[in-house]
Amino acid sequence: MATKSGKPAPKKSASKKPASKKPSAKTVEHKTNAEELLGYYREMLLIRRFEEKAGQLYGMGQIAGFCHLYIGQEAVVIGCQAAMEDGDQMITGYRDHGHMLACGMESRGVMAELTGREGGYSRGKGGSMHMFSTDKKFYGGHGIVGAQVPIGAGIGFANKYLNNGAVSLAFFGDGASNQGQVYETFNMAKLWDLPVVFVIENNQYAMGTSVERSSAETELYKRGSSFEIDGIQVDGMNILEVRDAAAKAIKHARSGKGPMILEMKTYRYRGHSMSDPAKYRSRDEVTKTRTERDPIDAVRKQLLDKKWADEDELKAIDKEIKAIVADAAEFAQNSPEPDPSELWTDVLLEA
Ligand SMILES: Cc1ncc(C[n+]2csc(CCOP(=O)(O)OP(=O)(O)O)c2C)c(N)n1
Ligand SMILES: [Mg+2]
Repeated sequence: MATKSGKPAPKKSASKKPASKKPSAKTVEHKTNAEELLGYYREMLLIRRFEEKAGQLYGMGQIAGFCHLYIGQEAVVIGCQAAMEDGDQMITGYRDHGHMLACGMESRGVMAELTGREGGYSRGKGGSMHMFSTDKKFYGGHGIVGAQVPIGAGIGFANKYLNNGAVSLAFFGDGASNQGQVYETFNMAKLWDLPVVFVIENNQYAMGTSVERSSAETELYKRGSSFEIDGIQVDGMNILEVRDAAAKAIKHARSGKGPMILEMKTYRYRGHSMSDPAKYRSRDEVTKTRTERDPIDAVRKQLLDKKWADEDELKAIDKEIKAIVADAAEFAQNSPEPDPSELWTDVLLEA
């Protein structure tokens, strides 16, 4: 291109930023130890068993309305949580029970919200998609696809404004990643170098639509390239890989360098919601992922191989987790229905 003076325009220098990247093919060693890995095992198992129980209660008619289970995706949230520090925040969409448990919210309160009872986090008025705990730094629970992304960046803005050193993690799906509001958010988050990490949980489907059918660019970690936001593609079924990638992105955001994108390649085993017959994929596809890539089985195998636990210890953990979930289910079924006067609470802020 020529300039007004007729001289050739200087070549634009290539960006110095490292390009977004896929993990290299060579195996990277992710450090861990017995105590840590047993902890991840326990936390992932809690989500798995909790969700299985929620599915059962739904089948029994104890839970009504929308209910989106997180089974299969456990390593994403537990890996991210392991990399977060006290004060960091989390926000997500409607597939949110795992995120709540990962943040340390009580399984009793979450389950009782699912059954619409007084003992629930929103006193039975919110249900599956609408629970919050600012105490535990969990900002919902949002039913509108993608709505949590600008809110997550807003939390990052508040962190920067208050100079509190915290990083906000905004989780959203592959389907949500095609939304306009996501790109407006990317632009502003980078423009202001907000301390936010965008975690795309690419479970391959948005309701019944596969990523291949909906997305011109299926490598979702590249989606920030127009905004100078680096991305990493991560095996979302490998807890240690998730944790280490999250640690890198969080460090980057906390140091003032702005947002990063993590594309977690994961899979949901159940239908989109409880009412999904899942006709858009084969049973074989689900079975293959369950048997070959299950994040909990992988950790279990690692614990046994390294002799960090034996079958009996793992059985004892399973029993302990089942007891926590059974207790939550009992609490959720026995907690009373909310009083009708609750219709008027938490609706408008009294002046
Ligand atoms: C703005 C908006 N559009 C459509 C819907 C209906 N809807 C609910 S979930 C969903 C699919 C989203 O898929 P994805 O982002 O991949 O998340 P996943 O369910 O896989 O976790 C759609 C279209 C909605 N809730 N909000
Ligand atoms: Mg999806």
